[in-house]
Amino acid sequence: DLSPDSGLDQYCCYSNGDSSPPDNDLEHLSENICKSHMETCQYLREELQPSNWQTVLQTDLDAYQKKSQEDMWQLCAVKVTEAVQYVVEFAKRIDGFMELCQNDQIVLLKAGSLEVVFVRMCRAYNSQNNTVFFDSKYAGPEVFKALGCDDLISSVFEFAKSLTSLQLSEDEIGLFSAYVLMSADRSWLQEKTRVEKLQQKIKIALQNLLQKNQRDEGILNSLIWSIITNCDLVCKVSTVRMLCRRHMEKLSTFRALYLETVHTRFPPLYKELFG
Ligand code: HC3
Repeated sequence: DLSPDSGLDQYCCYSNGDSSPPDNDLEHLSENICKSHMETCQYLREELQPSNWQTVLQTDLDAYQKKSQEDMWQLCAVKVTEAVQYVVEFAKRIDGFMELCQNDQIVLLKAGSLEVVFVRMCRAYNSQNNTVFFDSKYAGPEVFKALGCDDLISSVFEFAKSLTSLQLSEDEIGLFSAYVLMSADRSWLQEKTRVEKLQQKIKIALQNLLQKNQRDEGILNSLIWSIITNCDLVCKVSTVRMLCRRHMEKLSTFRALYLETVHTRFPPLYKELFG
């Protein structure tokens, strides 16, 4: 829960005009996470400006839709794996992650890397025409028709749309991604308390930033705004988990039908994470 309720209030921002960092440790972690996010985000915001890119043309759309289900799954598995590789690099650069035992690093990445891909998708999403940057063009949900999972695709696009509407800054997206990744409630963690402490610090850093970046004029409005935003982000955590559960269901149905394709044509990292 991201609401301002934690016992770690020594980390919180106070509106008393004191601009000195409340805690160096927390400042460092926050800087480290934001820097790591920028270094590993796959595409810079400037590169993602929709004006720089075409949307998928009718001929491309036909070509995607005519692909066999297996070919389209393979293409998407490759793209998802590329995006996941950047998330793995992001995790490795977060202070404290590499100090966790290997079991816990794997548990966190297996459970959280796709969740972070879905969070990062809001950066590559154009809400003007409901398209996402995919395969060097902006693509709408219809591009993914051959996958045969329209319901999952429309939920993923819906999620991107609602996260985009929060207009989070790059630093906020970075801290939120780290918060999602360092979830202390994953099954099979061996050093749960260590992960919990790290996640708590990230949560406070995110809260501080949300408060600092108040969007509205007036103290009361901005206070309300930050509370709403925190609640919205809590909601996003459960939505992104639901998307990943549904993704796993789709994958197991597909694998039951095309075991050989998954075995021979899907990237090893994809199989390791979701297999
Ligand atoms: C559409 C997509 C999820 C989002 C992926 C994004 C846009 C995420 C942000 C990255 O910076 C860039 C990026 C690359 C690939 C995009 C994915 C391609 C397919 C995936 C769908 C949800 C389909 C899931 C694929 C499956 C079922 C094979 O695992």
